[in-house]
Amino acid sequence: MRIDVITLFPAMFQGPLTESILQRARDNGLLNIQFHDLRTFGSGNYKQIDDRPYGGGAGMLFMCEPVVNAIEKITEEGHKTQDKGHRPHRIYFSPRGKKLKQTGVENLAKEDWLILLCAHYEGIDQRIIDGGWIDAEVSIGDYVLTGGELPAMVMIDALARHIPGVLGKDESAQDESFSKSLGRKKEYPHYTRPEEFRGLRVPDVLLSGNHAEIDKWRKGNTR
Ligand code: 4FV
Repeated sequence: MRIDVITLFPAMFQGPLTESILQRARDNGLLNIQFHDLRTFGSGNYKQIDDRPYGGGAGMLFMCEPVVNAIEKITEEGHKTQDKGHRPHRIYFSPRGKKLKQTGVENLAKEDWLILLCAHYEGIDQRIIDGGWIDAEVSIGDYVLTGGELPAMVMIDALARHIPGVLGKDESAQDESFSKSLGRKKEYPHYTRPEEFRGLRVPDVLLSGNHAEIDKWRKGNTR
C-alpha cells in the first residue's frame, strides 16, 4: 500500500512509524509511506498556507490553493509509478468526520493508495471538501487535537495490521477485539506465566488444556 501524508510537521511521524512492526512493513515494501510538507506548496514569498476565517473567529485555516495543489501534484506524481486507473482514496481528519471503527479500518486496508491530509489550527477551507478533493472526512474520537498527525498515525497503525504479511506468524489480527470472528465484540482477558502472581491465580480452565472449555470460557468473557 502507498500512503502519501500531507502535513506541516513531517518530523512528528518519526518514532511511531519508524519502529517495530510498521518499520518492518516499510522495509519489506508492504507499506510505502511518503511525507509531503504542505509549506512547499505555499503561495508567495512567505509560502503562505493559512489565513484568517471569513466571518471572524479565532485561529487560522488551511487555504484551498496550497492543499489542492498538493493533492493534485501528489496524484500526478503517483501516476508516474502507478497506472492512471489508480485513484488515491483521499482522507481528511477532523472531529466533524465519520468515526473510525475496526470495520472502516479493514475496508481501508484493502485500498492500495491513500492520501492523508493532516490539518492544524482551526482546520481547512470547507471548499476543499465540497469541491471534491477529499473522499472521506474521518474522526478518531470526540475530542479536539492540535493537528491531524496523530489521527493519521493511529489510522496507519490500525490498517497496517490488516495488510497481508505485516503481522508475523505469532501476531494475529484474528480473534481480537472488534474482529469479525469475535462478532465485533471486545475480546476476552488474557493471562501468561506465572500461574500465580502475589496470590492472583490464572483461571483454572485456561490451565486445563480442555480447549472446548477454554473456548466456552473465552466466549463467555467476550463483551
Ligand atoms: C481530529 C479528531 C482533530 C481539529 C482541528 C486538528 C484537529 C485541527 N481529527 N479526529 N478528533 N483534529 O481533533 O480526527 O485541524
